[in-house]
This record gives sequence, structure tokens and C-alpha cells, in this order.
Amino acid sequence: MSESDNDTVTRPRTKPKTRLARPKLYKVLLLNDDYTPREFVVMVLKAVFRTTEDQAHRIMITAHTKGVCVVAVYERDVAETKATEATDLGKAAGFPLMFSTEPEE
Ligand code: TYC
Repeated sequence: MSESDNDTVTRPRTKPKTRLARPKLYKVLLLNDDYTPREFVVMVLKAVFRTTEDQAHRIMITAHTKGVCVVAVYERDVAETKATEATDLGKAAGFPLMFSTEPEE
């Protein structure tokens, strides 16, 4: 029997025994400003972070009252891409809306 007749044949281990660490997670932060309309912030949160209207409104109000709010947590590339996309939507509309990222603990 050739090896190709049996795809369950045991082969020497080639996978490293030490697994890679889980990638670090990054928070996306929404920063308050005095100019961006509340409804625009809610629209951006729904479009970029796929929140419901209710979630978006709560996040917006938290940033508005406290100065900053954690929107969501992702691997670094995703966090940075979404923060940039969301900030750019504000910039394209002439608003100083700002999202940033920072590593979790
Ligand atoms: N402070 C803005 C206003 O009163 C609304 C706002 C909320 C803007 C949250 C940014 O992250 C923000 N129009």
C-alpha cells in the first residue's frame, strides 16, 4: 500500500510544540469634541463598528460626558484600520471627530 492510499498515515511531527502567543488586543477609543454633531457620531459608530443604534448612542453619550469611551477591542491591524476609517469619515465631512487605539493591559 502506498502512502497516498491512506491519508491517515502517521507522519513525524512538523508542527512546533510551542504554540504562538495569542495576539495582543487593542482598544479603539472615541474622543469627545465640541463640534461633531451627536447624530453624526452615532452614524459613524453604526457604520464602522456595526453597533446597534442603542449601543452607538450609549457610546456617544459616554464620550460626550466623560471625554472618552472604549468603542470595541480587536487585534491591532483591525483596531487601527477601523479607527482610521472612522476618523476619516469625520474629516471628510469637515468634523474633528477623533478615534485612537491603545493596547489592552
Ligand atoms: N460633544 C459633541 C456635541 O455636543 C458630540 C460628540 C459626542 C462629539 C461624542 C464627539 O466623541 C464624541 N455636539
